[in-house]
Amino acid sequence: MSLPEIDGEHLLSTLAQLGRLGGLEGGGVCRLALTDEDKAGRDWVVGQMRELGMQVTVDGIGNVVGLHAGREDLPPVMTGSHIDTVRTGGLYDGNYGVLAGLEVVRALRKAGLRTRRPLAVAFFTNEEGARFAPDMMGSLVFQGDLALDAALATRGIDGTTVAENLERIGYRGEAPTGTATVGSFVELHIEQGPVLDLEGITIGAVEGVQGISWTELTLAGTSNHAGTTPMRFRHDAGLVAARIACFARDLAREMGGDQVATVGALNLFPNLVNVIPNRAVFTVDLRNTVSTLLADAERRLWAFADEASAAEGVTLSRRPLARFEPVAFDPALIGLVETTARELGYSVRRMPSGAGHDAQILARVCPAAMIFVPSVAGLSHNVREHTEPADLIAGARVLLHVLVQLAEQQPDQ
Ligand code: HGY
Ligand code: MN
Ligand code: MN
Repeated sequence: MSLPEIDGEHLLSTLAQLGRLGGLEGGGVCRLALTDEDKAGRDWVVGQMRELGMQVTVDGIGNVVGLHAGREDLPPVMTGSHIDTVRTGGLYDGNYGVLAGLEVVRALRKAGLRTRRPLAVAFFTNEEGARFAPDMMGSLVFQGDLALDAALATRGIDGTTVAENLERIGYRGEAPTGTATVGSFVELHIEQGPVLDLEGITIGAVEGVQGISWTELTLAGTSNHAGTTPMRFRHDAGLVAARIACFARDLAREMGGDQVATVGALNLFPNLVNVIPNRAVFTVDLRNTVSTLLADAERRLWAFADEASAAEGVTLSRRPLARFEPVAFDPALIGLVETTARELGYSVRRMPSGAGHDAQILARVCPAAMIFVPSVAGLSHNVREHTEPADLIAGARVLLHVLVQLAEQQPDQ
């Protein structure tokens, strides 16, 4: 089958259009999961799917799947990603994989081509996990490892539940969850790190995703007067939070390798200039490509946190928010991404993913892999996130060829 070209201009224009929904003054996007901005983005992408004649389904957690029928009624080859963003989001994180998937369908449709297997393009609810933990919530429910009821009951950082918000934006769908059969899943995504950009390589054939550990820590101390309380009488929750954050950074530096540690959210109470904080609520994000090292990092950090809390006479409680073991993608699919990129004339290298992705969840139920394109200066979760148009188009071309090869494969291949 000779394949049509991706309409690069159209891809760039849809990225810009979607980026205006939840667009920020001066650039960037804030489309937190299940907000009105997310609804606007969802409605717009569903409109694009319908314009392409796709059959659109919405499941109980709001995952949206557009289906481009195949010549045969077989489990689809699926692509896609997410369209929810963090508060300082860019145009491409997640959005690019969804819109490039639609561009593949658009090119095939224009050429009057129908692949043997159906092609599905999905966007999963709440991949970021920034408002409602865990991340990859939608794909976990889609694949069956997170019960729909538990996900719906999840309360976010603003105290409202997933169910309330899904209903408010009209995306608590009817399609069942945890039952879909997917033939294979390939996610196209920006790297969100510096490797491809630094090495001047166009395509990443992603071998897997590193382990992720998210925890919320709550420290309870004693509020007291900042001026009259001698240092030796203090039980300062803010101090202990700061010491844990510094220890996390030093621990990651000392462990080296792929170990990273981040205290991303930190709230002090009563958060006033002249009151010793009696409460600190903050998050720790630990990641490593090696499972045992990630467990080591957790063990050492919690030991320090316990010791620092006891020394200051504050109490510590921990609430796990997310925990994912490292995932290895399907070797045959990784090879297909690599050879396809080479055949199309692109430089390519194998690499791990530092960020979490829906593909790591789909990998539990079908062969899965990812295609990366460079992030300029490795910036992401930053309004200045950028990928060069030529690289965006290159990734979409590789996606088209990989999806069609998978969709034309005989069942026993
Ligand atoms: O946190 C992550 O790795 C992803 O952006 N959800
Ligand atoms: Mn993403
Ligand atoms: Mn992200």
